[in-house]
Amino acid sequence: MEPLVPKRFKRVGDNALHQLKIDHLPWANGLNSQIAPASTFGCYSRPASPLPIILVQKKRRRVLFIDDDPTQFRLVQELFGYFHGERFDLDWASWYEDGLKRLLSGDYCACLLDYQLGETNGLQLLREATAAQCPTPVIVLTGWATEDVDIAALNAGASDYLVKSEITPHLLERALRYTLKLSETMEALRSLATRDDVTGLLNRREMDRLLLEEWQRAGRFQRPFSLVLVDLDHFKSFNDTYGHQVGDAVLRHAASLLAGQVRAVDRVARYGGEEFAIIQVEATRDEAMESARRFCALLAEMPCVLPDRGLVLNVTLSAGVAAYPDDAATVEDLLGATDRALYTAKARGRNCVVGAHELADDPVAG
Ligand code: GH3
Ligand code: MG
Ligand code: MG
Repeated sequence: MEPLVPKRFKRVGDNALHQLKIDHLPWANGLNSQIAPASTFGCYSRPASPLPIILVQKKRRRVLFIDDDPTQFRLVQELFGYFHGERFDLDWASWYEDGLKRLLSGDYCACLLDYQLGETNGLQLLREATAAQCPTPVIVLTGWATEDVDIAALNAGASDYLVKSEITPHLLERALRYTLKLSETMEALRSLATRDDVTGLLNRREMDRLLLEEWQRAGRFQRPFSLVLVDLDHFKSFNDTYGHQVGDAVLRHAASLLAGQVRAVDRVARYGGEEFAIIQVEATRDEAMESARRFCALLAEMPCVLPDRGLVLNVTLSAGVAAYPDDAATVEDLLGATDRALYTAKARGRNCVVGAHELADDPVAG
């Protein structure tokens, strides 16, 4: 018999997207955010059902409070108890390093930060978080209502500031609500600016920015990293035979496969029409060659299945690989070397991987 399900639970079926690293595919976020480990929320399933049914309870969002004064924490905690709308869990960090670490953890939907943090300055902490591209919105709490403090807080990256003596439950709740809404809007804009809308992967502009950033990081710490450029083979024939919608589905199929195969620290982008770029952090050329061969073999093994159209499409890719520091002295050289390796893979007959180190001996590339 089917178990009774409390109203606050939603039912969702298992989904293959659960396996993907969804930070690479934001279009999967809506689905994945509803899927939680059974151990967290309890798992109820009918014995006859082939799919486990997972019940998800909406978790309270967490707000971080950074202040060295325990009395202030208790006061704010009490104010939270009077909220009429969404309820939040409030966590407390009482010192600079702990506050910064937790703020950068991504575990919080918002942060309340004291302007004066013991001997140190809350704004300095905020500047550090902003420099680290922390997306969590921060509301600064101050003892003084002056324009200087207001402007200094906004310049440091605060989304709002409140004067402690004026705070009421209503004012705090409204400030949090506005800050969270603004942060969602900013996130949507960030996504529009950095993501490709067909596949949900990073777009070329963001990839170029990250590539330069990784180049500089690798240079500073003397660490390797690799770049893989992937191009789908004879992709135009999918468009020509079945139309652009099927072509788009093939792109998403390849994007899912690549995103699901890389580590969380790696970056995957749609770099052009049917081209993808992958930054493999801390990977030597040999390691990146191995990964690229795996992408190549897996895609060849996993056809793009479109049941609505009754299609099972075999898709293959060619890839070029180059590594820092072995194959290039500048970012442009690295891109050029990877591109030439990819071109050579095409010339060798497609559905294969070529490393930049092979080019010197290759008559086609030479
Ligand atoms: P090769 O094996 O040499 O790479 O051949 P190919 O057919 O994959 O390469 P070609 O450069 O000839 O064709 C790429 C095609 O990709 C042409 C273009 O119309 C198509 N394309 C580019 N962007 C998109 C897109 O967003 N959606 C779809 N469906 N097609 C696209
Ligand atoms: Mg192609
Ligand atoms: Mg191409």
